[in-house]
Amino acid sequence: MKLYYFPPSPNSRRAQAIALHLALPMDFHLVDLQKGEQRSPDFLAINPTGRIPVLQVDDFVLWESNAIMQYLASQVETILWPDDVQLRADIMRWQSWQLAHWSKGCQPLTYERFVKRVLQLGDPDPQVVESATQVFHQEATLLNHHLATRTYLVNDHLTLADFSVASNLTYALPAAFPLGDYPHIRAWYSRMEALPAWQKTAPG
Ligand SMILES: N[C@@H](CCC(=O)N[C@@H](CS)C(=O)NCC(=O)O)C(=O)O
Repeated sequence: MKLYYFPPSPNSRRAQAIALHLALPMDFHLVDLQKGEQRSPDFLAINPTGRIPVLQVDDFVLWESNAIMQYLASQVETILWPDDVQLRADIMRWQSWQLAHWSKGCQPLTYERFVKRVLQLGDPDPQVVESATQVFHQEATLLNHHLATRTYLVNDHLTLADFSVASNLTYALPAAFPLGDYPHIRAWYSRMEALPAWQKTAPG
């Protein structure tokens, strides 16, 4: 199995972390987004969307990180992706929420307050920051409430859902995410940070 990835990317991180957590045999293939390698004809032939991560298993090519995570976790017996229809649906619910809502607050904050600074792309756009902050608070309130009575998002056990939702907090510190009012998110994220696979995939 081959995973096309780019270590600084939170989207890439969640797939990479699952491969490491499950100790799956994997050939990690770097696609340097800063050099534009995702737009090379070779890469576009694998993924016409021009995005990482991508998983390749012989002729089978899969893009979209959450689908990749589910595929990887299906290769072994693991409580990360339990063999129970309702638990799987619950995990997919949080993975869907992460893509549709959580990332809508987290990604713009990461870009405006961290990526732009690192790549010297100018100052954060105050309007983008303001609307992303509003979305962030709305979704963080929900997440914090959910975690108030749970150790992990689903089944009170570590699952794919935790990796998906946590990946958007990769740059919470340098991008100054407003997490002050959300102690349960902070406590849960500390548990994620204690995982060897999370530590190994932390951007340098
Ligand atoms: N929904 C996709 C998002 C993938 C994505 O946006 N990847 C970014 C890296 S963070 C990318 O490859 N961007 C390249 C580009 O836009 O040129 C997933 O979860 O896999």
